[in-house]
Order: sequence, then C-alpha cells, then structure tokens
Amino acid sequence: MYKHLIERVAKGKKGLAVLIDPDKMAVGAVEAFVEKVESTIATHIFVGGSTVAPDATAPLILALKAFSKLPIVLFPGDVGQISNAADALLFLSLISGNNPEYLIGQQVKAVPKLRNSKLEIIPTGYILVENGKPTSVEKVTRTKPLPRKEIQTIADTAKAGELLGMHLIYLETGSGATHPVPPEIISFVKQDLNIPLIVGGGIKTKKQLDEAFEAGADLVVIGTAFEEDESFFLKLKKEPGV
Ligand code: 1GP
Repeated sequence: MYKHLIERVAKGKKGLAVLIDPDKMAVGAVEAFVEKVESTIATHIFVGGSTVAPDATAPLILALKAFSKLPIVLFPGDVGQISNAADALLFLSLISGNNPEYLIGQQVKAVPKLRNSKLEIIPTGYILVENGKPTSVEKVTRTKPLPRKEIQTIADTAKAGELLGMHLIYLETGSGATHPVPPEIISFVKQDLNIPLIVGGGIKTKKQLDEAFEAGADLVVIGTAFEEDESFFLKLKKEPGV
C-alpha cells in the first residue's frame, strides 16, 4: 500500500479514503456500501474508530475483503482493533499529545499481535488540530489538540514525525469535527514535509475536499459525511472509464 501511495504521490495523484467505524456498520450492509464506495473516486477503505466494541473489526474486514477491490487499511483507535485480515495498518503514534499511552503504550501492547503478522505496517505520526469543539479522539486519548493559530508548532510536530522515521503524517481535527484542518495549515505543513500527508476530520463537502487536495493533502479521509448522508457518494462519482 505504501509503495503504491508513494508512486501515486510522485505522479501528483490524490487519494480518497472512506473511513468505516466498525461499530456503525453491520456486516450485512457491507455489500451495498462497497458498491457505493467503488462508484466514487475512493482509492482506499480505512477501518477504525476512537472506541470500537471488541471483536467488531475482524468480521467487518472479512466482509469488506469479500466485496471490495480497494486496499483495506486499519486506522485503529486502540490495540483491540488490529486484525490480520486487513491489507495494511497505520501504526499510529499520537505525536501532538503528551499521553504516553498513545505515544508508545498501545504500540508496545500491539507487538505480540504484529510480530508474526503479514500486515503491512506503516509508521504514522498522528497530529490532532483544534477544531472548535472537543471530539471523541480528544476525550478518549485525554490529549489536547494543537491550537490552530500555532501553525509553526503544527509544522514542526509533523517534521519531527518525519525525522523520527515515520512514513506518513496524518493531520486531522478528529472524526465528526465541526471544522476541517484549514487549507493554510495543510499547505504550511506540506511545504516542509518529504513524506505523504493524510488529512481528515470534518470534511463534508466536495469543495472542502478539493481545498484540502489543492493545499497539499495527498490522501483525504472522510467518514462522518458518508454516514450521515449517503447521497454524498453521488457528488464524488468517478469519471466513466476510470
Ligand atoms: C477521522 O479523519 C477521519 O479520524 C474522518 O473524519 O469522520 O469527520 O470525516 P470524519
């Protein structure tokens, strides 16, 4: 997945990941949902949530694998969401926060699951930016997002992730956020980064998606907008023949 993403980025191609929260998607609904996803410009399916019931993730991924050709990428809120059935794992460290449990604690606990796993493991620096109201990721991780006005700190945090050897930066305002990451923050972070940039949180319109791409996001993640209004898929249809 990572090699393919790097190749796409080198060609200036943008990606869209549809995020599915296993707690909100019944296995029986997967086939119809995948059909809608695959009619759009989506390039990836991400699976995860801040809190997910134990054992909800693996059956969902197996159903997704049965019906979808897109890469299935874990975006786990905790170690319990790691399943070998997926194609890849964003091995996240919450580098915008100071809670050791999400910087390194969950990662250590994940090792017994990962040591002999065939999952593609992608080290990912996860950065939470303030959006105006607390999101569940903020509550669950008990960390403060970086203030929007501290744009240099946000860029320095992303760069620190790169210098630590992370392969991706995931910059977001949290699922269900009122506001997405502002385009000026995306472009400021991107101009100093030599690894792909994922952007997510609070993107609900085609305009916001295009603004994120234009500002420098390589891959944009959208979850809530599809959960709330499946007609949003119609606005992101891929061109015929693509
Ligand atoms: C959450 O970036 C994702 O981590 C997607 O956010 O659900 O607000 O689209 P939304």
